[in-house]
Amino acid sequence: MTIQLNQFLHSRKQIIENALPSYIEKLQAPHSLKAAMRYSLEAGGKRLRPILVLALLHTYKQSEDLGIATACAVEMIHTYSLIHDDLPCMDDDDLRRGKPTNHKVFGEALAVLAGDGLLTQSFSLIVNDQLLPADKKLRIVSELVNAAGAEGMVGGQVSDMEGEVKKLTLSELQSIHENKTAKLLGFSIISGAILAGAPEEDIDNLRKFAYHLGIAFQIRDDILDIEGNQMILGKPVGSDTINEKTTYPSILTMQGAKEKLNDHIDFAKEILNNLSVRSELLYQMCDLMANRDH
Ligand code: GRG
Repeated sequence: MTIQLNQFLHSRKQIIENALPSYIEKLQAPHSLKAAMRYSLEAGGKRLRPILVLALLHTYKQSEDLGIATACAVEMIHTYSLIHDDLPCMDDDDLRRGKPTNHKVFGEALAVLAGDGLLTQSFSLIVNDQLLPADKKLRIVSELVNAAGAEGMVGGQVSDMEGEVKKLTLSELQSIHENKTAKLLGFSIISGAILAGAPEEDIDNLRKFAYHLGIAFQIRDDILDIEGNQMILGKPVGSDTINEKTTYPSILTMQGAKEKLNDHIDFAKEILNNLSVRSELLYQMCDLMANRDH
């Protein structure tokens, strides 16, 4: 039986949002730190990364319980990156997910530490997951390090920062977004497939799928910064233009960026045809990435 995308998104978002606070509450840590960590974790967001972990388990007809801890771990890493990205020393943003940014509420020092806490704690969720065998934990932790660390999101953020002062080529921009955005989304897909016991050939294909989906996600982000609605996005629009950032629309024009987005979505969908399982849900998630309004 196929599940409707909206029903899947809604129900799994709920599961993740119920689970996330429990990982913070049980920590023996200062109340202020736990409050700052919970504030951003509970500030909303689409929960796409954790939902992707569960979507892979669903696709391979495995229990989604196997993915809850890993799904929460990736959301913690994503949330830490947003807290740090919003700091005055980085993007200096006041609003995130429709609410004042972490440092606006808790001050800069606690915001940095809340991010550090979420980053470090995320690994403990995977390592202490009673449902997973040791070899899978190790493989997933290694994937997470590659996706989120210096060779992934953190490195991508540095290249992005350094690229702000010059005009980038399309391939430089592509490489920044592969590291900064696509690899963490890719982690969700790959970890879900590992947890589900997917064949290695599928995992190779899913890595390519994740690349195209991640770049498509970022192109949509660039488009929304121009055409999006601030109320729906929960953050100001137009910042890329004000900061003269190189984006897909700035290099390719808006029409060209939309075509590029569709190309990546088409590539992603084509790859799905090579999997050993039917994957309607992943097809539908491609369309979600292409058309999302926040
Ligand atoms: C500070 C190490 C460090 C990294 C920051 C994620 C990131 C890297 C920066 C955020 C700025 C940005 C616009 C990134 C590109 C796209 C992106 C990751 C958007 C936010 O993700 P969504 O749309 O957010 O999934 P929600 O709020 O729905 O979770």
